[in-house]
Amino acid sequence: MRLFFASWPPAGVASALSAWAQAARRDCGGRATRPDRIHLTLAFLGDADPDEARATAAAVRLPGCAFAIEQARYWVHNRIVWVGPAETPAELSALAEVLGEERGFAAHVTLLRKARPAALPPVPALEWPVPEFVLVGSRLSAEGPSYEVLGRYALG
Ligand code: 2AM
Repeated sequence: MRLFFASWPPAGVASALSAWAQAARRDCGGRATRPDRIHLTLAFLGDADPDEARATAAAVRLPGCAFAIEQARYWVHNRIVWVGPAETPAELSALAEVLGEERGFAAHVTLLRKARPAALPPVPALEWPVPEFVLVGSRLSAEGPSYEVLGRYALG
């Protein structure tokens, strides 16, 4: 099981982003993230020890924050279409760092995989609150990854 820390959006934000992904898919093709799986990864830990991850999470003393969905982009290197803030907010970078993200953290929400580059529709103006974060276990199966929430942690 691979572990990651993430922020899940409120249902209204997830459904608005899912509708946007369906619109973008008309030109970009690929596979849209299911609305219930739309998330912002804060730190990808991979094949890590769940107890260590829980201890790291429980020690976090940082305030809640929020970010705005302000842009949509295509990344050629992994063929994803994502949306996110124009600049990664400092509060999110600080959270990603204490949670163990080792690569440079770039706040992005993957909405299409295996997509091709094309003009993207304008993004809806959305505010994504981050009052808490979750520890998630991801298992790969023939039907794709399945996620299990292993812990939920409130921010201050
Ligand atoms: P992505 O959306 O950019 O693919 C669960 O797999 C989450 O962890 C995804 O949101 C994924 O980001 C992220 N992630 C980061 N690094 C990863 C890696 N090396 N392998 C798989 N997922 C990774």
